[in-house]
Amino acid sequence: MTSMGVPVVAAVAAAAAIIFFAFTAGQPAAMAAIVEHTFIVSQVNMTRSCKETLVTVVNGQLPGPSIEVTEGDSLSVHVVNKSPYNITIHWHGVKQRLSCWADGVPMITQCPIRPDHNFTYRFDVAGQEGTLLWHAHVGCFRATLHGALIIRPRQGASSYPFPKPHLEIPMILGS
Ligand SMILES: [Cu+2]
Repeated sequence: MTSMGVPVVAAVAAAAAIIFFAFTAGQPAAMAAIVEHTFIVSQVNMTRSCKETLVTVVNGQLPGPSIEVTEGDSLSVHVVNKSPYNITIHWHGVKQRLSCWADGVPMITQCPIRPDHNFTYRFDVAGQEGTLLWHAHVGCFRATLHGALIIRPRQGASSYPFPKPHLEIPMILGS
């Protein structure tokens, strides 16, 4: 490299930085949101076949609440465990890049949330779209602690790889 090479390289680098910042300033990433939910895990009485049963659910409902985010958003879910059981919530199918501790697998990526304790799951929903599932990752609680996690494309429904549907209804099959 000649003695003139260093200033030329510096000028090119500065120009590249300016172009980069000018380009990224108007990108949709700036529109990424922080989506917050509170999940209160508790036991409620439900009637099945004329018989009352105590069921462990989120926010008093079965199935639990659906979460809707847009690709690139950050999700914060505050879990308040008012049940008498140890609980974790697994974000089934979410690629936990740089947030594997938020995956919700008890005794592997986190200690279970004990009764009368709280835990906040924080992770980015990036690089994936579609309808996923959240559920308890402790034994039989999966049957009643579950719900949909809907990740919409940042470009909207027009970017679906199929004709835009007239209506979208999440269907959750539980047993
Ligand atoms: Cu799972």
